[in-house]
Amino acid sequence: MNTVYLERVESTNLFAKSNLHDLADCTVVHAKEQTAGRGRMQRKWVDLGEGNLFMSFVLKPSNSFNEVYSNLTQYLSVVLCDLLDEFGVSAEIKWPNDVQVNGKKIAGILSETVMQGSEFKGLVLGIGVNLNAEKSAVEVIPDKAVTSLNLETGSYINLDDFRCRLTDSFFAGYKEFLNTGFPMIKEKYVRRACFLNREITVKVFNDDKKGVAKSITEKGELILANNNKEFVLTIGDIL
Ligand code: BT5
Repeated sequence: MNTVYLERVESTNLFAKSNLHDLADCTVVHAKEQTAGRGRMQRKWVDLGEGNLFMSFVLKPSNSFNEVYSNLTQYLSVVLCDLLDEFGVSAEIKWPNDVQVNGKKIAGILSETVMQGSEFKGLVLGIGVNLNAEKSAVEVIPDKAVTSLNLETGSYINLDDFRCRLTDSFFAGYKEFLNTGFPMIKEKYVRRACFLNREITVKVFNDDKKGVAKSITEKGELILANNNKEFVLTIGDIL
């Protein structure tokens, strides 16, 4: 595994994508400061100050895209939840891959596929985890209840230690996950899922779908039931 450390960068995902050609498979890019962090669908990831994690995995598993790559975000969310357990914090997953503690978002994961024409070049799997933040800083993030590991545990969190443990756990199961796919983590994922059997609304692009979150498929999709109809969702945001 190679590591690239940056003092300050717009976005570790953008850096990894722009330099993908020169970065070896399984490189980890991490930064002390991120000035224009990206979320999904053009949203932003806020840098809550020094001591927080901004990291991207550069992954080049093969020369062609495989469906299982889209489940890597869910794999990483489970790996993170297991690590948070070690800090005595019980984390939940809000489909597809928001990690929450006590109903507040503590981490965000963004996977981006890099293509050159029709050729698959690799994936950049980015993760931001709030480790050390002031209460006043998390409160200014719009539209979301947000928390940080130090606020949940009452103690300062060592960023390097946390990053190494997260990276090691990720790579410990990564190859097996590529071979096995979502079934490898399904049981753990479902145990963490805070939305199941509840009436929810899922925003899918500009469409709001309402229903009861019935289950998660073997491919990590969400089954939403409404009036005897079932929707299989592969993308969306639970509102
Ligand atoms: C995500 O998007 O949650 C994916 C965020 C991925 C960030 C990492 S950091 C390293 C790597 N480099 C990048 O540029 N990105 C990745 P989404 O589900 O769209 O959620 C974005 C929403 O989360 C925002 O609109 C805010 O409401 C909220 N948010 C922003 N910053 C946050 C923070 N620090 N903590 C918790 N929530 C935040």
